[in-house]
Amino acid sequence: MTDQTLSNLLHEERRFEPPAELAANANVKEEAYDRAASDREAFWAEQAERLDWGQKWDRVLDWDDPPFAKWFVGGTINAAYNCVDRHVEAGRGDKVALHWVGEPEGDTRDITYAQLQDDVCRAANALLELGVSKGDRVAIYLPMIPETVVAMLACARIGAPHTVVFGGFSADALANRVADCEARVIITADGGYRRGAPSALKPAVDEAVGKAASQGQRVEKVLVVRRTGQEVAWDDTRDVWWHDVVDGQSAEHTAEPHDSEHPLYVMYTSGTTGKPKGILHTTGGYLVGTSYTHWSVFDLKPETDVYWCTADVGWVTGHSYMVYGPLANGVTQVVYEGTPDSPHKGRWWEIIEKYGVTIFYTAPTAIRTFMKWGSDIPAKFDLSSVRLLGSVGEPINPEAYIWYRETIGASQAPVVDTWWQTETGQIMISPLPGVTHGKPGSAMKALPGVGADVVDDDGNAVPNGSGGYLVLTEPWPAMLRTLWGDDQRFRDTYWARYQAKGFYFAGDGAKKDEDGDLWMLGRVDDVMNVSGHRLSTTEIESALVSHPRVAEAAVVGAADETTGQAVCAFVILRESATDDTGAVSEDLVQELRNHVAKEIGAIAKPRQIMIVPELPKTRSGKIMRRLLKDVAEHRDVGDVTTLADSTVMDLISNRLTSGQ
Ligand code: 6R9
Repeated sequence: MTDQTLSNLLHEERRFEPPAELAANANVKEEAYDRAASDREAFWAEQAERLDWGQKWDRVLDWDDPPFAKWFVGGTINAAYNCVDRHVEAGRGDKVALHWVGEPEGDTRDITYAQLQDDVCRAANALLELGVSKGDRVAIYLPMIPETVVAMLACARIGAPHTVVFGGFSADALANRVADCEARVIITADGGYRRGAPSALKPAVDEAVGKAASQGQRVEKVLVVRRTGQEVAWDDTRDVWWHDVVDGQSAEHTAEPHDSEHPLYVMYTSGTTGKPKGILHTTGGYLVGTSYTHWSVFDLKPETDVYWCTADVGWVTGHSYMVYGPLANGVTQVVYEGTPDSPHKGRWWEIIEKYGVTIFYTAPTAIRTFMKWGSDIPAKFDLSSVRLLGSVGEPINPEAYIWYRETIGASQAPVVDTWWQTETGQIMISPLPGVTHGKPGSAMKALPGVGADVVDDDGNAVPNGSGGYLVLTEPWPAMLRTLWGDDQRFRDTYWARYQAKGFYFAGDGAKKDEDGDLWMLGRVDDVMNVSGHRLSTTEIESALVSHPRVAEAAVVGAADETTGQAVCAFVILRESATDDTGAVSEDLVQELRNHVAKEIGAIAKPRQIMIVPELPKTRSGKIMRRLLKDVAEHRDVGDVTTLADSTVMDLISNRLTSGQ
């Protein structure tokens, strides 16, 4: 990347020291970096001691046949036992594991570790009775209800790898995943609550079962939780109610330790093209990686903290930092079923106030939405319990970081910007809140025990002040083991590019600042080439959002005869920036174009700025730039099935054709 394109974010000079008290009592101190670097395997072996093993491992890492790693070889461990039973056995059975908050007001359940143990054992017994054996895959298609956590842990307990499919995905998406991992059982619900209304799930399952059958996969049993009470079609030979087969089971079930490398789950993520990739995670290393990073990055004090990760369980963040990491660490956490604006736009802050949440973990897209709604909404609630804030999913632009820190964190709470992927399983690059000072917009550096670098096309490390490709240089415990059923695609996608060096290619652009700290620039496929200059979408988006009237921005490179690609920006304004009719003046569009030119340089000035009411996002909060590119290049909009709200593209098209 050229120096010019890197200069904008490098001009961000605000710095925040760790609060003194947090630093003094931090779980992890500076020395951990050196200790881990001097003997990485010994460091991870030490972290593995935080878990209860059936049999200890003989070898920490087997990397004899890269890129196929084995961690804690010869060890045996049960993930559900570690997440639940051992806390009960240690006398903490009465501690609340989940403060579950349903979307309808007043619909809440507090579930202790002892109750969770009973529920998981009953569900494990029910799965066995339904004919699920160790090694069988189970698909889970559920809303954010306690049974989802119970179902995942029940699968883990009996050694049946789960594949959780986000409840908003289509019947097609579900069918493809069920067929790919050959699941014979699906766990679902009649429906769930979203935006104040019940939304059905079971019809999509019925459809998916048919579609999977036509791909050669027979689904034998569908286990259905009654959540909304809505009418459902029923197949007596196949469908069973959760309350009929789970509730009456014995609450006794002995957890057998599984091999450390026993598959724990498959999580599908979309590639840019082709069928989704089934990321395989196994048991021992994954639990070590997630529990250590949850404890270190969030400076977790399990005795006193109340933790809340807003991610959906259908996303890897929901797996690693709502289920396995936090429960392995025995913390009390909030799980919320619904959307942030139901029934009012202060719902999240109301929940923080009610439960005294101390650690809060969410995504930049949510933060920017709250900025758009206005600071007066969170100001109505007592957020003084919050001591630490986390961000994940996308680069967090400095303006959102500052707003988050000031408005939610009372200008006190450190913000940890955590970079990782479905594939990495665990957080890889992040500040440590008691050690690292915060730079708004930077994920800072690789955690202890993790190797990361920014390299050029040949795999050579770039000097400080330059950009390139993010790579991971050493194997790590929670790393993906392969793509389900496709070792060759696993090699090709992640390892082929830097095979000679043995690096994992993350697919992200990044740069090192003058201190060597890392700034993430988004997927490399989001890098534009305008007149031979490489421009990062993140950087231009960040410049746009730094304008006081902009709430959110997405930038794409659209084909352009002259410049190769041209910068096209889609912008959501803050509510105060439109007049009563929603109209926006041409002057403002010019002002925004000039603002980008001033912030980054004339080369980055958008050819076109389109003011839109919403942006198309996936369920995990990532902007689907591919669709915006279709709009910018005047094509029919492609596949919208993975959008969180499939009507968004209609809203955008209508706004654009009506001339704004
Ligand atoms: C956990 C998760 C992975 C991709 C990743 C990168 C982007 C995630 C980020 C970030 C900048 C961060 N990403 N966290 N970019 N800063 N803190 O999001 O997993 O859904 O697999 O996405 O998300 O581009 O490559 P996943």
